[in-house]
Formats: sequence, C-alpha cells, structure tokens
Amino acid sequence: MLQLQRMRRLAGANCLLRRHSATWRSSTKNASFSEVLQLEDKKLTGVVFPLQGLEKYLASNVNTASFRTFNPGLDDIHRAEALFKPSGRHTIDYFSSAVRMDHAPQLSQPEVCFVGRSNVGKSSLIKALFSLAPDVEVRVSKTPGHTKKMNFFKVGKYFTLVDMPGYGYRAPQDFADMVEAYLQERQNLKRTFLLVDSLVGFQKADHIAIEMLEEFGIPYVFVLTKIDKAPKGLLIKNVLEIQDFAEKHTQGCFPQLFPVSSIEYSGIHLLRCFIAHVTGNLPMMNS
Ligand SMILES: Nc1nc2c(ncn2[C@@H]2O[C@H](COP(=O)(O)OP(=O)(O)OP(=O)(O)O)[C@@H](O)[C@H]2O)c(=O)[nH]1
Ligand SMILES: [Mg+2]
Repeated sequence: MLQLQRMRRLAGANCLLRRHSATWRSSTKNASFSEVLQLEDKKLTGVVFPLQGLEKYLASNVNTASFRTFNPGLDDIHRAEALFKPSGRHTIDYFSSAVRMDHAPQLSQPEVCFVGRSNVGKSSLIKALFSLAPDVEVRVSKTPGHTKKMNFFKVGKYFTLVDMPGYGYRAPQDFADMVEAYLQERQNLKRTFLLVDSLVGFQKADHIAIEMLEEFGIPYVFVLTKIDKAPKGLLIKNVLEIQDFAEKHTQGCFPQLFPVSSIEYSGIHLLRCFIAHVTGNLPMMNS
C-alpha cells in the first residue's frame, strides 16, 4: 500500500510537468505507467494486472495460483518502463528485416519474438510496447498477412524484439522456412510470445505452433490479445482454457498467461516488465 502511495505521488509530479502536452497524450491514455498510477485501485488492477482483475468473476474453487507466477512490484514495473523510453543512454529503433535466416542481423544481445496467427495483433502489441518511443514505426493493418518479413527492433544494447509474419490465413509462402529456421537456430532468443486472439481462443494452427515450440524445446509464453473487444464471459472461458492447457499439456510454456489490449494498454506495463526480466535487464526476487 505504501509502495502504491509513493508511486502515485511520483505520478502526480509527472502529471504537473506534462499538462501542456495533454492533447497528443490523450490518444495514448494509459500508455505510460505514471498515468496508470492516477487510476483508482480497481481500475489500476484491471489495467496493470488484467488476469488478477478477472479473479472476482471466478468461482471460489477455481485455482488462480498461477495468475501470480510473475508478480512484480509496482516499482519494478516502473523501472522496466524506462527501457522502453528512449533516453540519452539508449535509442529504440527499427533495425532491419529478413526473409531468410542468413539475412537476419547478427546480434548477440538477448532477443524476444512474437508469433501467432495472421491478424492476431502481433504488430499492434509491439507498437503498444513502444508507444513511449513515438519515432519507432511499427506497421499494423486490418488485412491479415500484412507483416511479410521478420522485423527486428533494437532497444539500445539491452535487447531486440522481433515482429514475425503470421501463420494461418494469408501467411507468406516462405513462412515455414523463415520462422521455423529462426526459432530453431537463433542462439540469443530468450523467449517466444505466442499470441492468441481472445475472441476466438486456440485454433488448429495454434496447436501446430505449440507442437513446434515444444519439439524445439523453446521457452514460450501465451499472450491473449484484444481483451478490450471480448465479452467478459468469453474472455474468462478462453483465459481458463489456456491456463489449464499450459499447466497440463506443456513443458516449455510459462504457467501464467498475459492478457493484453494494445488499444487500452491493459497488460502492456506488466508485459514490458516481463520482457525486461526475461532479457536479464531487471533481476527480480520473486519469479
Ligand atoms: N480492439 C483491438 N484491436 C486490435 C488489438 N490489437 C490489434 N488489433 C487490430 O487487429 C488488426 C490486426 O492487427 P496487427 O497488429 O496488424 O496483426 P498482426 O498479428 O501483426 O497481423 P499480420 O502481420 O497480418 O500477421 C488491426 O486492425 C488492429 O488494429 C487490440 O488490442 N484491440
Ligand atoms: Mg503484423
């Protein structure tokens, strides 16, 4: 509680300083953690810890222990945000694209990648993660199959983030050669984020991707996208189904699902912190 109050005071100071830029910031409401700290407690939980925000809708016999596997403090989340904001010490930039592994940039810094069906919201999620770096251009589209190449974004010397083409409908022809080879060969890959649409849940193609990740022995995490769009009942059904699947049928999957809305920034701050953590940029005590 004390920690929350301290963080809110910090946030209050920031708001005073930033009042003059309220117009452009209004379209990025809740993008920055100091804005989130202005929210009342219930709303704050929903935005920062969307999984925990759903607990109140669940029957008391539902085991939600895994909902808090990754349970950073608000100060950790705030510290992680600094990595996603360009500073005097680091820049955040699009770096390069590749359609084949031998075109992928040789980078030794830790890397994370985002995979999932076409149109699931991979590029939008990356755009939301980088919303505090407005010069970084990440292209999103309503048309499935928009991202055709592996796009590498560099966050200083800290880590690289890779936006992948989608699988399934309108996937690029060379998808398998490109993405399978990447997943199998990339030495500095620290975590793969497998995105699932909260409106449709697991699809056949997702199970194929999961089989592949399990076979390669790659550590991965489920992210549930577009939670602003899903009716609560459907959202809860898909959350429980995925959590249950992760627990019972996977080896390499992190036990906690990350629900996100790239439009409302729910879950984005926690995901930034998780990325900072898995890339070794935010050592933490309790995970
Ligand atoms: N409401 C809502 N719409 C979203 C969200 N994330 C993505 N979208 C929309 O979903 C569509 C597809 O988003 P993209 O981010 O381009 O999807 P993608 O997975 O990168 O797609 P491909 O590059 O084709 O594989 C766009 O119209 C986005 O605006 C979200 O969190 N909420
Ligand atoms: Mg895309």
